[in-house]
Amino acid sequence: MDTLRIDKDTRLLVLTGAGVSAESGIPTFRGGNGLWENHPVEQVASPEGFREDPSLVWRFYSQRRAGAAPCQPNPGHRAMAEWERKLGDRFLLATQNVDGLHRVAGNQQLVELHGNLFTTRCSRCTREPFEDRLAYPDGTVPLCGQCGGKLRPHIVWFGEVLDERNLLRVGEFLAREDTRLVFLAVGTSGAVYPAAGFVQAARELGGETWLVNADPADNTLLFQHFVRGRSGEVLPALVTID
Ligand code: BJW
Ligand code: ZN
Repeated sequence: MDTLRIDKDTRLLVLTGAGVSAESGIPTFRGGNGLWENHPVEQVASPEGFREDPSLVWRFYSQRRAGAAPCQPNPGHRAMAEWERKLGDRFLLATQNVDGLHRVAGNQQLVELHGNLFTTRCSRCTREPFEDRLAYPDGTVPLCGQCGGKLRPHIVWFGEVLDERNLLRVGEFLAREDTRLVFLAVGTSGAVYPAAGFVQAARELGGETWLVNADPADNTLLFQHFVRGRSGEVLPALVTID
C-alpha cells in the first residue's frame, strides 16, 4: 500500500465525510443503505422542508440523535486524533460529519463544516446554539424558551450557507506558506460543495492530494493518489510521521 509521509516541513489538512463513521454504525447518506434512500432530502434537510413540515424534520433528527448517541469512534477516528497529537498546529481536520465522533476521539483542531447533530438553535432569535441530546417524542416541535419561535437542529441544510468563520479557517490553513501542504479526503462521495472543491483549491496551491474511500468518489480524478478501502482499516497504516 502507498504510504503518505509527513515530515517536519509538511502540514496536513484532512477532510472527512460520512464514510469515516460508517464503521461506527452511523449510516452514510448516498448509495445502497444511505439515509437519502428512505428520506427525501429536500423534505428533511432544507429550510423549505422545515417551513413546510417541522414535525417531520424533528422526527428525522430525533431518530438520528437516538441512533448516533451510543456510537463510538473507530480506528479511523483514532488514527486522525493521533496525527493531531503528533503534528500540533501543522494539522487541521475539517469534517462534514455532524455526529461529533472526531471530538470524542480527541481531535480539537476541528472544523465542523455542516454543524452538529447534538446542538439546537432557534430559527427566530439570535440566542446562542446550545447542546441538546434530546430525541423529541414523535411529532413534537420544540419551542424557544426565550422567544417562542421554533427550535431547529444546528445543521447546515442544502441551500444554506456554511459558517464563514469555518471556511476562513480552512482557507487560511490551505494558504499558509510556511510548510508543504498535503490534503487528504476520507469517506466522502465528493458530491457536496463547497467541501468537494477543497481538492481543487489544494491542487492550485501546489498541495499533494490523497483520497481514501470505499468506492470511487465523484471527484476521484482530481486526486493524485486514491487508496480504495475502509478508513478504519486503511488510515492506521497510511501515514508515517517523521
Ligand atoms: C467509506 C466507508 C468506509 C463508506 N471507509 N469510505 C457548486 C456546484 C454545485 C452545487 C453547489 C455548489 N456550491 C453549492 C452548491 C449547492 C449545494 C450542493 O453542493 N449541491 C450538490 C448536491 C450539487 N451545497 C449547499 O447547498 C451548501 N451550501 C452552500 O454552498 O451555500 C452557498 C450556496 C447555496 C446555494 C447555491 C450555491 C451556493 C450546503 C451543503 C450542506 C449539506 N448538508 C448535508 C445534510 C445535513 C447533514 C445531516 O443532516 O446530517 O450534509 S448533505 C449530506 O451530504 C451531509 C453530508 O455532510 C454531505 C456530504 O456527504 P458525504 O459525507 O460525502 O457522505 P456520502 O454518503 O455522500 O458518501 C460517503 C462515502 O463514503 C461514499 O463515497 C462511500 O463509498 C464511502 N464509504 N463507507 C471509507 N468504511
Ligand atoms: Zn428564540
